[in-house]
Amino acid sequence: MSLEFPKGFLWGISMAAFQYEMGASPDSLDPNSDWYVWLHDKQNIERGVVSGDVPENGPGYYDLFRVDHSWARWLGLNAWRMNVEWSRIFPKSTREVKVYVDAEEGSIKSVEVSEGTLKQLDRLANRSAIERYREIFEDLKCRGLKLILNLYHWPLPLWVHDPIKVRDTAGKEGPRGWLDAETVVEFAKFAAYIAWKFGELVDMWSTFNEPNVTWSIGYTGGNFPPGLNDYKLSLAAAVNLVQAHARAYDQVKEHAGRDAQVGVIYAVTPAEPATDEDREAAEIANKVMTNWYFEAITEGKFAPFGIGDELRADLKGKVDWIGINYYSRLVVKADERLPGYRVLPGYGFACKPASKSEAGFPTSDSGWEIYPQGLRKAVNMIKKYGKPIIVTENGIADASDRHRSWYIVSHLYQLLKAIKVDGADVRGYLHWSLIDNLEWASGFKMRFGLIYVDMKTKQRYPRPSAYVFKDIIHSNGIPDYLLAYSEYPNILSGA
Ligand code: PGI
Repeated sequence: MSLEFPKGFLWGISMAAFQYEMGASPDSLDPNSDWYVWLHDKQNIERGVVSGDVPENGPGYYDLFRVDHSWARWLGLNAWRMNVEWSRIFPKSTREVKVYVDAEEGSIKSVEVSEGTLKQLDRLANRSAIERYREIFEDLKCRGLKLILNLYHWPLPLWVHDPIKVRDTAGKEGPRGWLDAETVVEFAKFAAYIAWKFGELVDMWSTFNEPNVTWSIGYTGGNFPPGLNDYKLSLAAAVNLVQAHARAYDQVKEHAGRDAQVGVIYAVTPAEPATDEDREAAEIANKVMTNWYFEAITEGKFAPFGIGDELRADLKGKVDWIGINYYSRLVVKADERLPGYRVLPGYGFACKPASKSEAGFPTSDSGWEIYPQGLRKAVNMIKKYGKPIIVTENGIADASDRHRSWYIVSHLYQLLKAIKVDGADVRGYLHWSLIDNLEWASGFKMRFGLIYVDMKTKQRYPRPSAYVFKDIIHSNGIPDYLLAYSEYPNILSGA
């Protein structure tokens, strides 16, 4: 197998507005999102739901974007993935701007946004945020970086979601974010507006980053807003998130042009059976976590979490490319209780930090098992939908940088196998992430950067692994001297 990637392969990084933007000026402050409030909430801090780290001490990309774009060029990247923050563009409600909606019992089947509506939205939009994003996009284009623009990377404007009220009323009082179908309509307006405003600067579009993480961690006992644990609410959020994707897809096609490439980015975590007897459980887990979503937006088969057999024409054919975020696996065992499987601790995402998994693989600072074979599996799970694939996130919390070089090479080796042996149509690899940034509820301790950031001075210093990634990009493949890193050492086997 040749260790070269296809010609024109995209090499890039992924970033998120909330994790990168604030920190270098009062100008960059955006206190108008649910995540901002969530991380500042006293009760959350006291109970250890969040770390106490806040975004205004972050790396400051909103002001320092030119510095980071030149680091991207230093690496030799040709692609950059980011998102526009909804709460920055519309800090105040857009509900007063009326649109025509075709809805039936919570199903939002179509939304019409006219030229007149866009002009009304334009009057409500935050001018200085629009100008800043334009400067950022133009700077990326000048440097020859393809812009992959994502519309949602987790924060919601406060007028859409009050996470404290929703938490304290167990989801009864709002504004309730993804629990309300109305959010689908507001998101469609936002998508239309961004497509209209920035259409000519964007190379590829994504509607959502990991809708599956939003509906799972926020509503099944995790530490993301609104911090609830309620299966029914999780399902309600999933239903709204999948229809919000379809409606945003329509809007980008309508207002950025029919040839716009509109995809969705998903956390694809392959479930593997603990033993041969658990094979069916693993299949159920993959269906509940991943496959039902893609069946909905490709075939229109609407079975949220694998339940139901409705057909929804308004969801069919709503994806042009698929982004895979891959970090680790899940190992599952059959379980009599619904949904028919349980996650085995000691593997995948459920390991001890900076230690080793039950299988003998090293784990990251966040306790995620390093499992490169899982990337090949993730790609093969998605291949059947017949769309071009981009690995839109892959990376590791590794402050000392002792694993990152191995991590990158071994994952890229598995990706090459997916392309060359399994015949997958993979168009690019975007690393998470260029620089250290705010790791959501876990704060600044989890360092995912190829480049270290001193959060006090905002200085950037490349880690050794950045040089490794740079060499890979320059040779568009794995150079000979890195071949020894293609297989990850198994600690148990003593290698
Ligand atoms: O944790 C690293 C990155 C985040 O910083 C990105 O914003 C996010 O898109 N990451 C890892 C995942 N997703 C992202 C994988 C799924 C996951 C999310 C949250 C696993 C555990 C917690």
